[in-house]
Amino acid sequence: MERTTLVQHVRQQERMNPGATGEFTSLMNEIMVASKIVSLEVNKAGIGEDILGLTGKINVQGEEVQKLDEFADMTFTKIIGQSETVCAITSEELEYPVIIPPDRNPGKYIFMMDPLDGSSNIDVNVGIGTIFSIYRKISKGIKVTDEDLLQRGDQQIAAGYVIYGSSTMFVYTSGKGVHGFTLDPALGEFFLSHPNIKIPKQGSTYSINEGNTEIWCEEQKNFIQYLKEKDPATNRPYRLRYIGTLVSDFHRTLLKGGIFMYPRDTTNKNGKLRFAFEAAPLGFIIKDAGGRASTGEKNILDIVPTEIHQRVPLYIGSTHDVDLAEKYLATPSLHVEKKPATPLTGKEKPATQEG
Ligand code: AHM
Ligand code: MG
Repeated sequence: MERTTLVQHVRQQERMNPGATGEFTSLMNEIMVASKIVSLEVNKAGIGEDILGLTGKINVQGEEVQKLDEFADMTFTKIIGQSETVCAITSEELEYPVIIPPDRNPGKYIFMMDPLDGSSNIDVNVGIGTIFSIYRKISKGIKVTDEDLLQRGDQQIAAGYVIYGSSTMFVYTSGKGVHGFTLDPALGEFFLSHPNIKIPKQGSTYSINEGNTEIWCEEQKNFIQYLKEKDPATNRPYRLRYIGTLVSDFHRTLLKGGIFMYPRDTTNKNGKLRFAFEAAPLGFIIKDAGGRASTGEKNILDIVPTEIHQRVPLYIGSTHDVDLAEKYLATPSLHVEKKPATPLTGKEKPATQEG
């Protein structure tokens, strides 16, 4: 059976671009190499060298840095930094951008990444991932400026993610469809397994950290209440699935439909997720797959960030579901009838276990 490798696929796509120089294909190739190294390290975490646990450092986000976070950040930064395809790299783990000096042949692209998303799941063998985004340098001259580093979301050239899960998958779009590749561990090669992914217009799953209910606004609470009510005509109740790794929650949402949310709350005024490293790249991917990404008020891809580490509320997934979330957030009067809970008497039948 003939199988398409990731490199062949990227090259085929670049050929459709008149005037392409091959620099984009080289960059994608380097991203793939770095992701294979990280995948290998994630797979052997827990055996041999001690790679699990904390480094003892705190990153720019105020979060504890895991050893694998640091490993992934260093691997991507080093390999992409030496590729002669980028002039700057920004990372969720690094306070300041890495600027490639003129004597090291900087390329025309800007690379942004969350090198290891889902840090809280590293030590417990639950899927984690890398998210990346590519922009073109737009300012004149050799200096990299804020104009280059703070571009509108829809200026992305390409975006993608890698999931280190039950298998390692590489999913990307350069604006010509979202394509997924699965790593064949025996050959060490990514093969096309999910061509032209499209998200269903409506799903039946919602994904959110519901432990935060008390710190949400009433409109957000109403929306979740609505999704939980029984009404087969509108596909309800929705199922709840929450892994706590954005890449994994997003991947499920992309393939099956539904909505992932990380709203603003009283402690995180702008939500938790970062625009450049999480919301914008996944927003670029979902759009090409026929879905939507919103802050709850406006399209994620319409945002021009003012800081590299800016956070945004995120509602992402099936068009119908994101539209509905926006409607609920904008309408305080969309109140849901809450049935009063039946008080427990203490004489309830204990649940039986089946199967
Ligand atoms: P990270 O990039 O440091 O791992 O943090 C982002 C993660 C996302 O992967 C996930 O969606 C979210 O944080 C989970 O947050 P919470 O634990 O508040 O539910
Ligand atoms: Mg993350």
